[in-house]
Amino acid sequence: MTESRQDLVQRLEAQARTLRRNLWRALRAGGGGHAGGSASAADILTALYFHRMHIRPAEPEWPDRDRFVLSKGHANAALGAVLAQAGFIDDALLDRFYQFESPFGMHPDIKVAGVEMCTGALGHGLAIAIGMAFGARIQDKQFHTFVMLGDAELHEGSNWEAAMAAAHYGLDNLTPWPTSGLPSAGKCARLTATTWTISSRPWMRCRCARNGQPPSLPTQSRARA
Ligand SMILES: Cc1ncc(C[n+]2csc(CCOP(=O)(O)OP(=O)(O)O)c2C)c(N)n1
Repeated sequence: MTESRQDLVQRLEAQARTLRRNLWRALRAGGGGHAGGSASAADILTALYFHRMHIRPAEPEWPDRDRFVLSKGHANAALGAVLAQAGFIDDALLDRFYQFESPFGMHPDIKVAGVEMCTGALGHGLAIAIGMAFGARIQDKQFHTFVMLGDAELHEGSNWEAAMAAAHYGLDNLTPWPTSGLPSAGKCARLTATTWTISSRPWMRCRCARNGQPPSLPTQSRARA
């Protein structure tokens, strides 16, 4: 039986509540961490892992799985929580967040099942995800790559170089999700590979045409106007 839209939304809302409880549990176990950045990731992670992505938690290396890269790696408490909830890792690992010899630390580590890439130094995830999307194209595979970025992270110039490359090569098998700066708001913008429109905030609005023309980045003074 197909799930109605109303049932889908109710299920995802309940799963997002569980995710939030679990990420707080991890942060408490670790004695701290990036609470805001983790909380703002919760809704998107829920939608991806419990609705959108094709994954097999019992087979984390399944070659055709969709890929997820947490470019804003400081939100790892949220990633660990969703991986536990989806069944990639033992739920007990949440209680070892940021503890001595635990693979579940402040930033994602590929030692943890389901983690695609070690991240945390901001500004690298989009380029890495582009490599994965290229990998799919070269291997003639259908998997999709998602990458989550922080809005402040978008100040790293490497993101814009990566965005231009993605637009130039027309990578339509890649979806970046910048989260808003408001913790728990769950707001996000959508960048699409065809237009690469970024609109998480009015001052970040810019377009990069598919022909690879550089985007005209707004200046800080315009930002405050
Ligand atoms: C290259 C680099 N510089 C600085 C940091 C330190 N740092 C960690 S989180 C953060 C703020 C990130 O803000 P944002 O991208 O908006 O993410 P949010 O926490 O709001 O989700 C910074 C500067 C880092 N991890 N990497």
